[in-house]
Amino acid sequence: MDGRIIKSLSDLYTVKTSKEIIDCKARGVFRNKKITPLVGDLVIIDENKKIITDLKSRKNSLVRPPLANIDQIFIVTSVKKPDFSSNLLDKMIAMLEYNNIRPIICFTKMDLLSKIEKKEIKKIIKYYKSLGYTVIINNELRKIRKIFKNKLTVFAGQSGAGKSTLLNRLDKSLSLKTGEISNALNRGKHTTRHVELFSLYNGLVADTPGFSSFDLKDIPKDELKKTFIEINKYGEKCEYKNCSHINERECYVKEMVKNNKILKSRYDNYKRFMNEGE
Ligand SMILES: Nc1nc2c(ncn2[C@@H]2O[C@H](COP(=O)(O)OP(=O)(O)O)[C@@H](O)[C@H]2O)c(=O)[nH]1
Ligand SMILES: [Mg+2]
Ligand SMILES: [Zn+2]
Repeated sequence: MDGRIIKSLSDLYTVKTSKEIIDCKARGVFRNKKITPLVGDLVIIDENKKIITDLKSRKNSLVRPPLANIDQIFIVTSVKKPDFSSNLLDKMIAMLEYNNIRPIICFTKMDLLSKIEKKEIKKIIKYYKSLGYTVIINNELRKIRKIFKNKLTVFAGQSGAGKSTLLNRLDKSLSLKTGEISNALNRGKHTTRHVELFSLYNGLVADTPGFSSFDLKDIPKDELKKTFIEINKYGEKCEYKNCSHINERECYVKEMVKNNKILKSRYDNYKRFMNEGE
């Protein structure tokens, strides 16, 4: 019978089928082949013996958090407490573009902004929308509810950004723990071992502690370059075919930055990632 792994705890896998939720062991053959089933994996199980007999090929997979077959990542981005970080957002987008996973950008804590700050953020929202990304504010619950159907969605973002708060608002029965974070101490702390999928509006969702451990250094530079979709597109008009858009004197991308067609912070992050990979 077909199913999907929604939870794993040491060697026990919880599999959701169209009929039931059932705890299974993986067949020895996986261990011999050095394949570890992942949460999100589509599997075939023998429901009587309670074993996973087969693993379907993956569309994609991530190491941290350990997940397979992700359809989209809901990037929860606070604009205050913690402050908006274009660096983190662009890093995440680059990573997702590279892995062919759709980013959905959700801004939180707009209520904490002054009028002037709000204007600034709205410009940023408009810019990311113009790139073709879905951008949502965390109070647009009606819009948010519609995005989960038949998808595996991962909630990601900095600790304290408001992931659990939003999930609780979407489904009161989740009662996820929320709270202020005490700052730097909590950063980089990961409890990725217990990634678990739960059902939400006809889809599956994972609440993860974030992706701060992923590394853009693992992405080859010519691939990384393509993950900035607008820079890549404008770059076609550069004089040099292999223009890096950094050191060349004549560069269409640089011109577009000057003319405010490319957001300055995007370009700065592009340069930073290309130079240092972070
Ligand atoms: N003012 C304001 N506070 C928020 C908002 N969303 C979440 N919070 C608060 O931010 C803190 C961290 O939220 P939490 O959901 O635990 O963040 P998580 O670490 O991403 O799961 C909590 O105290 C929430 O009450 C929002 O839209 N506005
Ligand atoms: Mg949380
Ligand atoms: Zn160029």
